[in-house]
Amino acid sequence: MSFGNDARAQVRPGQELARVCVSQGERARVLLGGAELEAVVAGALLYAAESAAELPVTGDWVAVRRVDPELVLIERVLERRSKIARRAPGRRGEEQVLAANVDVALLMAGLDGDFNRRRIERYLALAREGGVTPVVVLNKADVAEDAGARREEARQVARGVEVLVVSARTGAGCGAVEALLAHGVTAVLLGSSGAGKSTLLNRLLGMEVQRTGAIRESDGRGRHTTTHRELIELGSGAALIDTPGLREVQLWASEESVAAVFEEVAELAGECRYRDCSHTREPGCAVREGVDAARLESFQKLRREAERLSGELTEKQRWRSIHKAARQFYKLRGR
Ligand SMILES: Nc1nc2c(ncn2[C@@H]2O[C@H](COP(=O)(O)OP(=O)(O)O)[C@@H](O)[C@H]2O)c(=O)[nH]1
Ligand SMILES: [Mg+2]
Ligand SMILES: [Zn+2]
Repeated sequence: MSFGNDARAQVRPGQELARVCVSQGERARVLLGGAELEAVVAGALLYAAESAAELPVTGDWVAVRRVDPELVLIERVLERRSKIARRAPGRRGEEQVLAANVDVALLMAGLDGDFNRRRIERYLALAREGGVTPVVVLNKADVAEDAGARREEARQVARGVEVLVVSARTGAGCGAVEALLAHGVTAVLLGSSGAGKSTLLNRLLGMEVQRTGAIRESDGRGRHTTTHRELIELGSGAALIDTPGLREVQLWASEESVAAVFEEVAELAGECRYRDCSHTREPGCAVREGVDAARLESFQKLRREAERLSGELTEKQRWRSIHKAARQFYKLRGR
């Protein structure tokens, strides 16, 4: 695992640079000098955090201070250079960062009926938003009858994105995944529960570290039944982040990120008869003509979700400034 010089510059005397391998709100475990240590978030950091998204998550580089040989205090979360985040379930305008400082997102789907184009589009939007390179990994090739057709479908929805067909069970095709995981690269495994994320991780590691199969995992809110690690270092010097299967992947992306995933829509829109065509019922719509109906529907849905999210964020920002102004007012009056 490596980090830039700017990361080092953010570390103060008495602090050391560590990487979070699993987080649970105010507690975490970090990798530091080859060891895995218990960590707690410093009170000042907790107090200053405006939202849960500012607390350490798996993949974060953190400035820590040693409290005793087994325990460190996390004093600072270094600026994230990329991330995969979703909208926190049931919370307005609240971000939940699933993994920080990630280069590659392996979007996994099982070829045993789990493959879903709409889910891939959603993940692509998250990756785009977070500055992460997506790669689609279609798993369970050993039991798939239609791997070729599924690969074609994936290529259609994930334009310009690498699509790999593998079997984590037999190892077929896994070399192509391995090739992505060079020294210093951090990758995250994303996909539904049962897609084979943990099986692939174990294969890449050549060891059974991650439990697979029937184990019920948390939904990513930090409630882990087992105290498993999420970030694992591979022999190559890459880091791989396993995530629990998410039941819900609510969008955390701007309208621009969504539009980028559906770039053919923007390309065709130039040919619509009306400049402000909404591609719903206008005559002479090149988009409705040229884009598959289900894909277009998916685009409209994600765009609405992004719009709603940006509305929520604006509202939040407004309340933040109102609270700030109120604090300043009382401070002045108190003099
Ligand atoms: N046939 C087949 N089964 C697989 C493959 N990869 C994983 N599985 C099985 O799928 C189930 C779920 O795998 P797991 O790695 O726990 O999925 P996760 O929830 O994404 O971590 C387990 O029973 C695995 O043995 C594969 O390539 N082929
Ligand atoms: Mg798993
Ligand atoms: Zn149109």
